[in-house]
Amino acid sequence: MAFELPPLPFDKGALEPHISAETLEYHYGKHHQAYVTKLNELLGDSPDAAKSLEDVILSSDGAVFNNAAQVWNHTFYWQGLKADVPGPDGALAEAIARDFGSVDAVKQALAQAAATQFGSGWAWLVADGGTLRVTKTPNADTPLKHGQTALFTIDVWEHAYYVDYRNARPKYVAAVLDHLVNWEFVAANFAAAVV
Ligand code: MN3
Repeated sequence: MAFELPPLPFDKGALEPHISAETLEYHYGKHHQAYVTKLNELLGDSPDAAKSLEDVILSSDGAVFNNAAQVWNHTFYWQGLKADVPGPDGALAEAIARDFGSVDAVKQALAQAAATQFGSGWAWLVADGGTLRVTKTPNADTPLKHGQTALFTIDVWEHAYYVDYRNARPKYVAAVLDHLVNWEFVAANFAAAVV
């Protein structure tokens, strides 16, 4: 059974003015779709085509891994974006205070990771054992491959921001961190990771 492009969890205009509908037309409609299409081409009717996406990621390398991980990373990225969600609170807020000191500090760590990822990649908030950490990965690499649980990510490939911010990656990252973090999604991932 072929992998399919999951629907976006919001209307294409829902993230404006921070991420435009035009960006989503390309980023979701072209780039994310292309990873799905390429993954299906690569898997064909091999036994791997019957695996879950996560199992493909864990058991592959090379082009199959790159496309499978990019399918997963983008689906996860969209779920983490929502305008003006308050938070965090509760157990997530306590863990952030314990491991970073404050919400501002975790945002600064994510901004730093995003700014210093050389070339294409991703900045992540992950649960690693019992600890929250900020990491960055190049290209398609993904926390699942490192035994970590992803809680939130920012895509820092140029296609994520060039339409709206041209070369100003830090402005895009600041807009995401200030306006678009879906703390409800982060909290749900955190709750699932710590049980
Ligand atoms: Mn992307």
